[in-house]
Amino acid sequence: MTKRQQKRRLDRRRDAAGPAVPAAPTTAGARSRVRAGRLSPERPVPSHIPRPPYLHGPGGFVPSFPPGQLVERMRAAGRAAREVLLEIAPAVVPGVTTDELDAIAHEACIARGGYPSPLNYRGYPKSLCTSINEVICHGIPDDRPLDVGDIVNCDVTIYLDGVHGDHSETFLVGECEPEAVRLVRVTRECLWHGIAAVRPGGRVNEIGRAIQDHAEAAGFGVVRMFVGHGVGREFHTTPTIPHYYDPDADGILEPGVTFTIEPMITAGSYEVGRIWPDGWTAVTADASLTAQFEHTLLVTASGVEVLTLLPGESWELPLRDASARR
Ligand code: EYL
Ligand code: CO
Repeated sequence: MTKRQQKRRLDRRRDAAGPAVPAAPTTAGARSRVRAGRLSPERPVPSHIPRPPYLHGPGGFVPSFPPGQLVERMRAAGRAAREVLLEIAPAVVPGVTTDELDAIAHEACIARGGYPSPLNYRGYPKSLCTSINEVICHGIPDDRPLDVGDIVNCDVTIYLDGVHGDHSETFLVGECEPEAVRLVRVTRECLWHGIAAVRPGGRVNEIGRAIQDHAEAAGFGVVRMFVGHGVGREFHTTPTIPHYYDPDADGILEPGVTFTIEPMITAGSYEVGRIWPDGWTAVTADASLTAQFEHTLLVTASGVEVLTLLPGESWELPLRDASARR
């Protein structure tokens, strides 16, 4: 796709989202479906901020670093992603636009000497993903103000010192319906069940099994189409991490591997409906509510380290505890 084609798609997103019809109700009342709003102009990134490889044309120069520094750099990028999300969190209130949240993410990445990874990744126009209600993931920040009762996932990725840290949470906007509150709680638990299933030498599909068991016991669904991913020098690389039990995901988790777990859990159908004509926004097939949480993880010799937490929040899970949790 050319830059012009991408621009035309994004300019026309208001018509594309369709009429404001009620979405599937949760417990009380009916929500209106999320509609596309207007995008603000592209936010500039100062020239001293190093760009990720996909922003350079073919043959672009990306400085390398000793492989022995990878884990320390991933720790720093993970912590920075957490800090950026914690700057966004208090701003998630009724009336704020997702574009205002994007501005916070953008400035917070730059303030740390990092680049907001989503910006111009495969034509994505913003620095943050904001996914409201039935939007599963990759919602584009725009001029829509958040409404009381919305749930919104804010997904931050920062490229810092040559590596990416990827992290998201779903926030409740003011008081929400009980079923929305339960969905968000269970989705957070699903992420932690997935983390607790990580063992050095263990299989990738144990993660999805733990997540699916917990989600379905609560009466919720697990989105299949989007998965966790290896992350490091590249934004998205191997391994692929399904959030449901996939017998074919039988790869072994070796110490030193860095990847995300980012379950998308639905109150209704787990099928993805059409992707909006902006090419990004993914919604549930039945417009039911969906939530997501994400951490970047490191497989250690003894268990797993959650990289997208602050030092005070650090939570190293020894192998013994990991087994006890299952
Ligand atoms: C790229 C692939 C369809 C991902 C994330 C993969 C998009 C649509 C197929 C953000 C933005 C993952 O990992 C992510 N967030 O945590 N684009 C992404 N793609 C893609
Ligand atoms: Co991710």
